[in-house]
Amino acid sequence: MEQQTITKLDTKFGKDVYNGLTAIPKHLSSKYFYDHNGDKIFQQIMAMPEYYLTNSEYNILDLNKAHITELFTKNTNRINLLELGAGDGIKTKILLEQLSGTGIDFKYIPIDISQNALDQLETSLSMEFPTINVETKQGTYIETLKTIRKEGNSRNIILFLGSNIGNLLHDQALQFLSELENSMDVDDMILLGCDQKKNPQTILDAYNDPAGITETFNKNILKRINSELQGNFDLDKFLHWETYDPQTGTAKSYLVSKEAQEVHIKSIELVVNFEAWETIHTEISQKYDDREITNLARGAGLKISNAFADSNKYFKNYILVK
Ligand code: AVI
Repeated sequence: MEQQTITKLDTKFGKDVYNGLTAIPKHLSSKYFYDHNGDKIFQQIMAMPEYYLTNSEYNILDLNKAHITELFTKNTNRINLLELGAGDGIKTKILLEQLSGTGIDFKYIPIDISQNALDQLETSLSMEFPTINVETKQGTYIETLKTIRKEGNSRNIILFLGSNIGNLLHDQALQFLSELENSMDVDDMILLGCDQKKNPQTILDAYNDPAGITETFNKNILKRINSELQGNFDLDKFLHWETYDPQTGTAKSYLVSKEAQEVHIKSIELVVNFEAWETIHTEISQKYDDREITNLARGAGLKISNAFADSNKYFKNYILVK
């Protein structure tokens, strides 16, 4: 008999959904939260009072912008600011404004998988900072980084803000930092934003808002499966559930099936059976302390040269060098 091809299994999304929902226990990757709708929900999350991460990092950069840009520009007269996953760039604009004032020759290179996000950022930058040299690059982080050639003796500074590193498992974070290290010359730097261990309740509140915005964000992955893979998930039959382990610093998001149910995902020819209260693990948001970042950096061949915290010590920005 001729083998039928399931075309959607040819896409990474289809394949990952198939593998994640046939695994025990079930899981889906948080990277799939971010389509056009997910990007908009994440903007709302960043504006929530409970989601302290964005404000904390904004305050760190604003308070320390002179010191940070002095470190960026020390012993060089030309820099490239390469930002991995720039989003709306609100925090980065603090550094761009400060750098503009120094008169140093610099180029801002935001890298993002979403061309739409890059186009929006480029438009807002051209209005707010018309004289800044901006070159957007669409693609995955490491692959795109490898394509960037340095001009003359410029220094590359890699910005990885927003605790995006926290969405990687430990081994993935180590591998990712090692690949960044591999792309760096001795004089280059990383500015890394990391959420810190703190009162567990503060962390749980940030991922469990009463308005249900985080719940909608978490369920956006099911919405995407419905629209892109012809699924029939009933979103009301799932709970958003957050846990935080203060020992490991790991916050985890789940979708919990409220009842036994069968879900069909037509494009990948999959029938998924859920027991009542069975889970789909969707996201990890790792919280760190200095010791863990020191070890992570060391494992990747890097070291911390400077660390900046907000007044609550909720969040830290580390400068990592070779
Ligand atoms: C993008 N990332 C760092 C966010 C976080 O805090 O893990 C995503 C997020 N998930 C729920 N709320 C925000």
